[in-house]
Amino acid sequence: NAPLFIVFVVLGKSALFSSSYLDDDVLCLQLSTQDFCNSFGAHLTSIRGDDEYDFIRGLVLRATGTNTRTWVGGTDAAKEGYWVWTDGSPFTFTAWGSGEPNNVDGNENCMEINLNGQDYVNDVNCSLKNAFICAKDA
Ligand SMILES: [Ca+2]
Ligand SMILES: [Ca+2]
Repeated sequence: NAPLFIVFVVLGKSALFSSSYLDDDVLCLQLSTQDFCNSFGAHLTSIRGDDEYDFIRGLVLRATGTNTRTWVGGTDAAKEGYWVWTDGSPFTFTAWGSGEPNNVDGNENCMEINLNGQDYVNDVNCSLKNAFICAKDA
């Protein structure tokens, strides 16, 4: 079954994948994008192939009017360099931007698309604020 995608054009949410935020009383009051998706029985979307990547970029373009930087569900927060999808599907994605993922400052553990409005997938600091897409299997 094709996944159901939900685009949230509520811009400006940090991914906050890191479990450490649970130790922070202040940040604990914020809803991480992943938790937000989970509240719908969904996850930040995975990208299961080129067609789905193109589809997701098209959704963002239609929803926001431009190629907005957007979180997807890839993370290597648990083990550096070992990328997983938060929905548990196999991570076969390879179409990163040139030189990515580069883990700048040892602190880029979340995955975004559309860096600089381009066809460019990047690892970036999870505290950045982006749009995001939830998806659930129909
Ligand atoms: Ca990393
Ligand atoms: Ca990067």
